[in-house]
Amino acid sequence: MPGYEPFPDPELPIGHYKWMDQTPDQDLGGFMDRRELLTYGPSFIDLVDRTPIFDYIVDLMGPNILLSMTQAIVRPPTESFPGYTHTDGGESLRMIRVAEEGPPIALKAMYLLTDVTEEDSGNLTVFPGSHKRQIPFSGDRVMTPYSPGAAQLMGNAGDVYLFSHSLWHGPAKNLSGQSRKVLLYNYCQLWVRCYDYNDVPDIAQRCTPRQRRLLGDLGYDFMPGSYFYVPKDQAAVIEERA
Ligand SMILES: O=C(O)CCC(=O)C(=O)O
Repeated sequence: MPGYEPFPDPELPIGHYKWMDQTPDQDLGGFMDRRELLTYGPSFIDLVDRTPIFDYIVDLMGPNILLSMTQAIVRPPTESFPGYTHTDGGESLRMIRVAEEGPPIALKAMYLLTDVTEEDSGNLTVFPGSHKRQIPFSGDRVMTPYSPGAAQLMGNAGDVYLFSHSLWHGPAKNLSGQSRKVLLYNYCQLWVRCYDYNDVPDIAQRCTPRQRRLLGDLGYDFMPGSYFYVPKDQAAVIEERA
Protein backbone atom coordinates (compact mmCIF):
# COMPACT_ATOMS: atom_id res chain seq x y z
CA MET A 1 0.00 0.00 0.00
CA PRO A 2 1.30 3.48 -0.76
CA GLY A 3 1.77 6.05 1.99
CA TYR A 4 3.88 8.89 3.35
CA GLU A 5 7.60 8.11 2.96
CA PRO A 6 10.74 10.26 3.18
CA PHE A 7 11.34 11.39 -0.35
CA PRO A 8 14.84 11.50 -1.85
CA ASP A 9 14.26 14.96 -3.31
CA PRO A 10 16.94 17.59 -2.70
CA GLU A 11 14.23 20.27 -3.04
CA LEU A 12 12.36 18.91 -0.03
CA PRO A 13 13.41 20.32 3.36
CA ILE A 14 14.91 17.85 5.84
CA GLY A 15 12.48 15.70 7.85
CA HIS A 16 9.60 15.96 5.36
CA TYR A 17 7.58 12.97 4.14
CA LYS A 18 5.75 12.90 0.82
CA TRP A 19 2.80 10.79 -0.34
CA MET A 20 4.23 7.98 -2.50
CA ASP A 21 1.62 6.71 -4.94
CA GLN A 22 3.64 3.87 -6.36
CA THR A 23 3.49 0.42 -4.76
CA PRO A 24 6.38 0.21 -2.30
CA ASP A 25 8.92 -2.61 -2.06
CA GLN A 26 6.86 -5.75 -1.33
CA ASP A 27 9.73 -7.52 0.46
CA LEU A 28 8.42 -7.79 4.05
CA GLY A 29 11.93 -7.40 5.42
CA GLY A 30 12.86 -4.56 3.06
CA PHE A 31 13.47 -0.98 4.23
CA MET A 32 10.36 0.94 5.18
CA ASP A 33 9.85 4.33 6.83
CA ARG A 34 6.12 4.96 6.79
CA ARG A 35 4.21 7.79 8.49
CA GLU A 36 0.61 8.40 9.44
CA LEU A 37 -0.35 4.82 10.27
CA LEU A 38 -3.87 5.11 11.68
CA THR A 39 -5.60 4.58 8.34
CA TYR A 40 -3.99 1.13 8.01
CA GLY A 41 -6.43 -0.54 10.44
CA PRO A 42 -7.93 -0.69 13.92
CA SER A 43 -4.82 -2.21 15.52
CA PHE A 44 -2.94 0.99 14.76
CA ILE A 45 -5.78 3.07 16.26
CA ASP A 46 -5.88 0.89 19.39
CA LEU A 47 -2.24 1.68 20.14
CA VAL A 48 -3.01 5.42 20.37
CA ASP A 49 -4.18 5.09 23.99
CA ARG A 50 -3.65 1.49 24.98
CA THR A 51 -3.16 0.59 28.64
CA PRO A 52 -0.68 0.53 30.31
CA ILE A 53 1.62 2.51 28.00
CA PHE A 54 -0.78 5.43 27.64
CA ASP A 55 -1.14 5.61 31.45
CA TYR A 56 2.63 6.03 31.78
CA ILE A 57 2.57 8.71 29.08
CA VAL A 58 -0.12 10.70 30.91
CA ASP A 59 1.80 10.23 34.13
CA LEU A 60 4.94 11.70 32.55
CA MET A 61 3.36 14.42 30.42
CA GLY A 62 0.09 15.34 32.11
CA PRO A 63 -3.34 15.24 30.44
CA ASN A 64 -2.97 18.18 28.03
CA ILE A 65 -1.49 16.22 25.15
CA LEU A 66 -1.85 15.33 21.46
CA LEU A 67 -0.75 12.36 19.40
CA SER A 68 1.70 14.14 17.13
CA MET A 69 3.05 11.38 14.91
CA THR A 70 2.94 7.66 14.08
CA GLN A 71 5.64 5.81 12.19
CA ALA A 72 6.62 2.27 11.14
CA ILE A 73 10.28 1.58 10.42
CA VAL A 74 11.86 -1.58 9.06
CA ARG A 75 15.66 -1.66 9.07
CA PRO A 76 17.00 -4.60 7.06
CA PRO A 77 20.45 -6.00 7.78
CA THR A 78 23.09 -4.21 5.73
CA GLU A 79 26.74 -3.22 5.92
CA SER A 80 26.02 0.15 4.36
CA PHE A 81 23.84 1.80 7.07
CA PRO A 82 26.08 3.28 9.82
CA GLY A 83 23.27 4.34 12.19
CA TYR A 84 22.76 7.91 13.41
CA THR A 85 22.04 9.99 16.51
CA HIS A 86 19.64 12.90 16.94
CA THR A 87 17.01 14.45 19.18
CA ASP A 88 13.37 14.61 18.08
CA GLY A 89 11.33 17.45 16.74
CA GLY A 90 13.60 19.32 14.36
CA GLU A 91 15.67 22.45 14.56
CA SER A 92 13.76 24.30 17.28
CA LEU A 93 13.00 21.46 19.67
CA ARG A 94 16.57 20.21 19.60
CA MET A 95 17.55 23.36 21.55
CA ILE A 96 15.05 22.66 24.32
CA ARG A 97 15.77 20.14 27.04
CA VAL A 98 13.71 18.40 29.67
CA ALA A 99 14.03 19.95 33.14
CA GLU A 100 14.37 17.90 36.29
CA GLU A 101 10.82 18.50 37.55
CA GLY A 102 9.11 19.47 34.27
CA PRO A 103 7.23 17.25 31.84
CA PRO A 104 8.70 16.76 28.37
CA ILE A 105 7.32 18.77 25.47
CA ALA A 106 7.26 15.55 23.44
CA LEU A 107 7.63 11.88 24.27
CA LYS A 108 7.91 8.82 22.06
CA ALA A 109 6.75 5.25 22.59
CA MET A 110 8.78 2.83 20.48
CA TYR A 111 7.24 -0.65 20.18
CA LEU A 112 9.56 -3.46 19.15
CA LEU A 113 7.95 -5.81 16.64
CA THR A 114 11.04 -8.03 16.43
CA ASP A 115 13.50 -9.25 19.07
CA VAL A 116 16.64 -7.15 19.46
CA THR A 117 18.83 -9.23 21.75
CA GLU A 118 22.35 -8.59 20.42
CA GLU A 119 24.28 -5.39 19.78
CA ASP A 120 24.33 -4.05 16.23
CA SER A 121 20.88 -5.41 15.45
CA GLY A 122 19.43 -1.99 14.64
CA ASN A 123 19.09 -1.34 18.41
CA LEU A 124 17.74 1.94 19.65
CA THR A 125 20.93 3.51 20.98
CA VAL A 126 20.66 6.14 23.68
CA PHE A 127 22.97 8.38 25.69
CA PRO A 128 21.75 8.05 29.31
CA GLY A 129 21.42 11.49 30.92
CA SER A 130 21.75 13.31 27.59
CA HIS A 131 18.16 14.66 27.72
CA LYS A 132 19.51 17.41 30.00
CA ARG A 133 22.42 18.38 27.73
CA GLN A 134 22.54 20.22 24.41
CA ILE A 135 23.20 17.85 21.52
CA PRO A 136 26.01 19.15 19.31
CA PHE A 137 24.50 19.98 15.93
CA SER A 138 27.00 22.19 14.20
CA GLY A 139 30.75 22.04 13.78
CA ASP A 140 32.82 18.86 13.76
CA ARG A 141 31.46 17.10 16.82
CA VAL A 142 28.79 14.84 15.35
CA MET A 143 27.40 12.19 17.71
CA THR A 144 26.97 8.66 16.40
CA PRO A 145 25.69 5.45 18.03
CA TYR A 146 29.38 4.60 18.57
CA SER A 147 30.36 7.81 20.39
CA PRO A 148 31.43 7.53 24.06
CA GLY A 149 28.44 7.23 26.41
CA ALA A 150 26.16 5.42 23.96
CA ALA A 151 24.21 2.36 25.12
CA GLN A 152 22.50 -0.05 22.73
CA LEU A 153 19.13 -1.14 24.14
CA MET A 154 17.94 -4.74 23.98
CA GLY A 155 14.40 -6.08 24.05
CA ASN A 156 11.90 -8.56 22.75
CA ALA A 157 9.02 -8.13 20.34
CA GLY A 158 6.22 -6.41 22.28
CA ASP A 159 8.56 -4.42 24.55
CA VAL A 160 8.21 -0.64 24.53
CA TYR A 161 10.73 2.13 25.15
CA LEU A 162 9.53 5.56 26.28
CA PHE A 163 11.86 8.50 25.76
CA SER A 164 11.67 12.26 25.66
CA HIS A 165 12.43 14.42 22.63
CA SER A 166 15.69 15.68 24.10
CA LEU A 167 17.32 12.30 24.67
CA TRP A 168 20.15 11.78 22.18
CA HIS A 169 19.13 8.60 20.39
CA GLY A 170 18.93 6.71 17.12
CA PRO A 171 19.39 3.35 15.46
CA ALA A 172 22.64 1.38 15.51
CA LYS A 173 23.88 -0.63 12.53
CA ASN A 174 22.01 -3.78 11.76
CA LEU A 175 24.48 -6.59 11.10
CA SER A 176 22.19 -9.23 12.67
CA GLY A 177 20.96 -10.95 9.51
CA GLN A 178 17.33 -10.11 10.53
CA SER A 179 15.23 -7.07 9.76
CA ARG A 180 14.44 -4.93 12.79
CA LYS A 181 10.85 -3.65 12.87
CA VAL A 182 9.35 -0.99 15.13
CA LEU A 183 6.30 1.21 15.54
CA LEU A 184 6.64 4.72 16.96
CA TYR A 185 3.89 6.79 18.56
CA ASN A 186 4.87 10.32 19.45
CA TYR A 187 2.94 12.57 21.86
CA CYS A 188 3.34 16.29 22.48
CA GLN A 189 1.88 18.95 24.71
CA LEU A 190 -1.41 20.25 23.34
CA TRP A 191 -0.07 23.63 22.29
CA VAL A 192 2.60 22.00 20.06
CA ARG A 193 1.79 21.13 16.45
CA CYS A 194 1.35 17.61 15.07
CA TYR A 195 3.87 16.30 12.58
CA ASP A 196 1.35 14.20 10.67
CA TYR A 197 -1.71 16.42 10.28
CA ASN A 198 -2.63 19.98 9.55
CA ASP A 199 -6.25 19.62 10.68
CA VAL A 200 -8.07 16.91 12.62
CA PRO A 201 -7.73 13.91 10.27
CA ASP A 202 -10.77 12.07 8.83
CA ILE A 203 -9.73 8.90 10.65
CA ALA A 204 -10.88 10.61 13.87
CA GLN A 205 -14.44 9.61 12.90
CA ARG A 206 -13.48 5.98 13.56
CA CYS A 207 -11.97 6.75 16.98
CA THR A 208 -13.18 6.91 20.59
CA PRO A 209 -13.71 10.32 22.24
CA ARG A 210 -10.31 10.07 23.93
CA GLN A 211 -8.56 9.11 20.71
CA ARG A 212 -10.33 11.94 18.87
CA ARG A 213 -9.12 14.39 21.49
CA LEU A 214 -5.60 13.06 21.03
CA LEU A 215 -5.97 13.73 17.30
CA GLY A 216 -6.75 17.36 18.06
CA ASP A 217 -10.57 17.33 18.05
CA LEU A 218 -11.34 19.73 20.91
CA GLY A 219 -15.11 19.26 20.57
CA TYR A 220 -15.58 22.78 19.11
CA ASP A 221 -14.31 24.73 16.12
CA PHE A 222 -10.97 26.43 16.33
CA MET A 223 -10.93 29.90 17.82
CA PRO A 224 -8.05 32.08 19.02
CA GLY A 225 -6.84 30.57 22.27
CA SER A 226 -7.61 26.99 21.26
CA TYR A 227 -4.99 24.37 22.09
CA PHE A 228 -3.07 26.77 24.36
CA TYR A 229 -6.03 26.93 26.75
CA VAL A 230 -7.55 23.50 26.96
CA PRO A 231 -11.21 22.37 26.76
CA LYS A 232 -12.99 22.26 30.14
CA ASP A 233 -13.29 18.49 29.95
CA GLN A 234 -9.67 17.86 28.86
CA ALA A 235 -8.50 15.94 31.94
CA ALA A 236 -11.79 14.03 32.18
CA VAL A 237 -11.59 12.95 28.52
CA ILE A 238 -7.96 11.89 28.76
CA GLU A 239 -8.55 10.06 32.03
CA GLU A 240 -11.80 8.61 30.57
CA ARG A 241 -13.98 10.08 33.29
CA ALA A 242 -16.10 12.04 30.79
O1 LIG B 1 15.40 3.16 15.30
C1 LIG B 1 15.04 3.76 14.29
O2 LIG B 1 14.91 3.22 13.21
C2 LIG B 1 14.75 5.22 14.38
C3 LIG B 1 14.17 5.55 15.73
C4 LIG B 1 14.43 6.96 16.06
O3 LIG B 1 15.54 7.37 16.12
C5 LIG B 1 13.35 7.85 16.33
O4 LIG B 1 12.22 7.41 16.37
O5 LIG B 1 13.56 9.05 16.49
